[in-house]
Amino acid sequence: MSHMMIKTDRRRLLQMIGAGALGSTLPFGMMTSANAANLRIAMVVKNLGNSYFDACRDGANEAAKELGGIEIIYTAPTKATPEDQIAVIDALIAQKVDGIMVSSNDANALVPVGKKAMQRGIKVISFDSAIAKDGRIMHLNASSTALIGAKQVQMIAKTIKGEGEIAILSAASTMTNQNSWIAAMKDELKKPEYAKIKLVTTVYGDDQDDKSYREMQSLVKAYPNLKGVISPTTIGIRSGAKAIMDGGLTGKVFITGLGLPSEMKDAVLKGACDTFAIWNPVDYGYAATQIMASILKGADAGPGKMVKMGRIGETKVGDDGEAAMSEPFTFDKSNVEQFAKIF
Ligand code: RAM
Repeated sequence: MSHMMIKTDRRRLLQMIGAGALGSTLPFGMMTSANAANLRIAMVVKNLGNSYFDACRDGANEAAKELGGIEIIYTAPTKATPEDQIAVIDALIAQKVDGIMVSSNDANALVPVGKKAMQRGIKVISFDSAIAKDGRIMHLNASSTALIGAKQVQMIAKTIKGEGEIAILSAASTMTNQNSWIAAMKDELKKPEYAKIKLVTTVYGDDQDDKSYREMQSLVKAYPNLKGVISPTTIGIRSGAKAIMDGGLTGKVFITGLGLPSEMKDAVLKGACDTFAIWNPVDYGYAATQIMASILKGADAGPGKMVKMGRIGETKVGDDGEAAMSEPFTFDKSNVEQFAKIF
């Protein structure tokens, strides 16, 4: 993916601020009524109460409005567990929805329910966190996994000036996306420029604020020399940053990872986080919905095919049945406030 793409995306984001993009992200239920819709597409996310996914929902509603005749059903379990997510999907199968887009809490555990839905004629794709190959038609990654992993290591290395102990504060241990990013981080850490950085441990906050906060507190107790934490989850990074600030550790321990500008603004301005990254989650929900809509209209999203993502452009499905949307953006003091207005 080229530098040009990042520039174009950034320009478009800036245009969105000017064009009042916030006004176009109406809450679910205000877009299309169930009766008027021809197609019902469910967006099943990891858990409720996660603003990252709420932004994905806003993008899904935007695509539904643009395309017309589509109702988005946004749903998730309260806790990010595979069992609860399977129950949610089973209920959607019983409701005979047309399509299901899932951010999975466990790649393999969701395969049987994905297969069951597809056997009944329901189209299933995953986005954000993949269902393993047999349980869906295709998976849309936010960006290249290697790039997302490497970027997070690069950010912490820059902040701690290439030296010291670091830890990872992840979501749940079963989550496909976090696990593949962690594997990519470990690969990046093998490079000689990180020889003085030591990854001491990986802990799991399960994408719950209170557990992530406590895991961060335990980390700094267990590793008094800890300098940096990478949290590849918007829940982990916001809770970890809060624990740093509440614990009087600002300037001693730094957190980076994947966060929302709206939730990380304070931590960046106060110095608990130097820099962090994320893609545009509104675009992500929009892109997944565009792909689902074209599959429902007969498009082939199999390996080797190009799939259309509306205003985002097109992407190619790889041999593994996975495609990527775009590149992540990086945020720091210079732009966090501006982007906090969008997501
Ligand atoms: C959390 C979720 C989600 C992930 C983002 C970065 O909101 O774990 O799956 O993609 O963080």
